This record gives sequence, structure tokens and C-alpha cells, in this order.
Amino acid sequence: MDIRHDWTRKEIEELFNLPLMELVHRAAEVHRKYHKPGEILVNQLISVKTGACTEDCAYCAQSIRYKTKIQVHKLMSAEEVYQNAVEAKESGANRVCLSSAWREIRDNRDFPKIIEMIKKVKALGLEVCLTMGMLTEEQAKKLKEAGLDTYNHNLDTSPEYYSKIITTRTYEDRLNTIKNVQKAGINVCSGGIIGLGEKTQDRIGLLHVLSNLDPHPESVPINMLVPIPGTPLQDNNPPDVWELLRMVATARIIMPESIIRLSAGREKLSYEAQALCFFAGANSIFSGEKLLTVPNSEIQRDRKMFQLLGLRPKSSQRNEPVKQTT
Ligand code: SAM
Ligand code: DTB
Ligand code: SF4
Repeated sequence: MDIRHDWTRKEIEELFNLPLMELVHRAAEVHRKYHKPGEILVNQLISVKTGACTEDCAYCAQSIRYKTKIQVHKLMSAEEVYQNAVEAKESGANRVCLSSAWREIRDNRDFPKIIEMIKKVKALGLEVCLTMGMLTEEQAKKLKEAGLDTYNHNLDTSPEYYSKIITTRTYEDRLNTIKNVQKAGINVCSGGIIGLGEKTQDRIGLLHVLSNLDPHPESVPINMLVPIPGTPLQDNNPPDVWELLRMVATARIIMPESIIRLSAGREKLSYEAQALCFFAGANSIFSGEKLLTVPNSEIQRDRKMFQLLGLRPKSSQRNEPVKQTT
């Protein structure tokens, strides 16, 4: 199957609604064609600036608008980030993702600090991703020069449902940031969340926008809402594994080369549930005891899972297509 950027919503809907085992089977076939099954990109988050964010994302523990119980932390020093990255590397991460609770990257005294963080972490031989909100093309170019590999900026949900979740910046703003990242030659990481109260059509709508990006995002995080007390979504029921599995499998089929990451909410998934997702094409996780503010799956638990399922950490960013032997 060629890489396509013209998937229609109807085609995606048909895939999404296939009988589940058929969907998983097709996804596993695509996965084996484009990736080495069993290879997992291990990514560790470092929250370099936590909380007190001006935005109103209804799911987020870090928005200043909601009364949540988090420890606010000002921007870490590059040295502190480096020490965290050393630990991440020692515990088996191939990539670190530096996160800031910001609306956007600013051209203030923080900017040189971010550049220094990128350089220090790159020197460790780790891939570096940033997730710091909106950014301009000029800023993106400077980050690229410093060695940045990937920039995460999630679309979160469909264009239609988006304004129910976030009002302080638009879908268009998000797409612009993604464009600026692409123009600078930095890999895009972009995905979304299930469990926001969205309908199946919104999940299909999100996948539609992602699969029409050219190139496809290098990685696609699929988050399951972690309901945070104090936020407007605190009482939402988290989605079940079957819904996650459909998202993962459909994403794998329509974006064959992308890395699909099991992201927030993995802590609650059994080994069996995760195994199904890996079979259906998920090939990355966030590792480490914490995501940004909430607990993640424990390191020992993940080690045991890797052993049990025969998974191994991978280091290259994007696999070359696997040569067919027939
Ligand atoms: N401030 C930056 C931004 O919004 O792009 C970076 C950090 S932000 C926390 C990154 C992403 O994490 C969000 O776009 C959302 O997809 C995900 N996320 C945040 N809180 C979450 C939660 N409670 N449950 C699931 N995913 C969440
Ligand atoms: C992504 O898609 N999910 C990660 C990362 N990219 C930045 C963040 C998950 C956050 C989970 C909630 C928390 O820790 O506060
Ligand atoms: Fe701020 Fe990002 Fe949280 Fe939105 S998701 S409130 S922008 S930290």
C-alpha cells in the first residue's frame, strides 16, 4: 500500500468500523510491512516547567483556571534537565520529551535556556522532542539548528469538537504551528485524546486531519483521558481498551510509517490490553514513573512486560520500510 495523504473521512470510517478482529489483522499486516514488530521507541517525559498555564484545555491539570492539586514548578535549569535526561537514558529511554506548560514559546530569556537544554540532551546521544505550545517558523529554525529532532503539538480531537475542549487557541493555530515545525525540517509529533466526551465521528475526524498532513506526523500519540480532579472533565469515564484498539489500528493502517505511541492512560491497561495494541501497530510508549503530573506505568512493570512480550527498545527515529522476501 502506498503512503496516502488523501484519505477520505468515509474511507477512514469504514476501516474504523470493521469487525474488530478484521481491523486488528489488517493493521498488523501493515505494521509488519513497514516496521520491525517488537521494536518499541521508549520516550520519557521531563516536565521542565509545570503548571500555572494560561490556557483553558479542559482536560489539563496544569491550567491556572482550574483548582488542581499539582506542584507548580518554574523553568528548570539546563543542568537539572540534563541530570533528568541522564537518568532517563540509564533506565532505557531512547528519546526524551521536554514539556512546558506554556501557551507558546516566547523570545524572552527562556529561549536560550531551551536551546541549551536541547544541546545538552543531544550530547547524551538521546533523541530530543519538545512540547511547549505554539511556535513561529523563525523559532522552529533556531530549535532545529540546536539539534531538535521532534516537536509535539497535538490536535487533540476533531475540528468540530475542539472548541468544546479549548477556547483560548484555535484548531487553525495548532495547524499553523505544525506547519512551522515542518517548514523548519523538524519531525512532527501530533495526536490526540480519547475520552473527552467526543463521539466516534470526532475520533474519525481527528484521524482524518492527521492522515491528510503531508508528510504524516513522524509520531502519533494516542492518549486516553486521565480525569483530573478540579478540571471540567473530572467526572468523565475513561474509554475502554476496545476503543483505544480501534484508534491504534486505524491510525496504523492510514499512517503506515508513523510511530504510534500508547500515551496517557497506559497505567490502567493490563499486559493483555497493551499486547493487543502492540499487535495492532502501536510501537512506542512513555516510560518512567510519571507523565507530567500523573503517575505512569511503573518501570519494573514495563520491564517485565517487555520480557514477557519479547519487545525491545529501538533507537532509530523512523524505520526504513522492511524489505519483502517474497
Ligand atoms: N503546553 C503544551 C501544549 O499544550 O502543547 C505541552 C504540554 S500538554 C500537557 C501536551 C498534551 O498532553 C496535550 O495536548 C494533551 O493531548 C495531553 N494531555 C494533557 N493532559 C492530559 C490528560 N489529563 N489526559 C490525557 N492527555 C492529556
Ligand atoms: C502526549 O501526547 N501526551 C503526553 C505528552 N504528549 C506531552 C502528556 C500526557 C499528560 C498526561 C497528564 C499529566 O501528566 O498531567
Ligand atoms: Fe497549558 Fe498545554 Fe495544559 Fe493546555 S495542555 S492547559 S496549553 S499545559
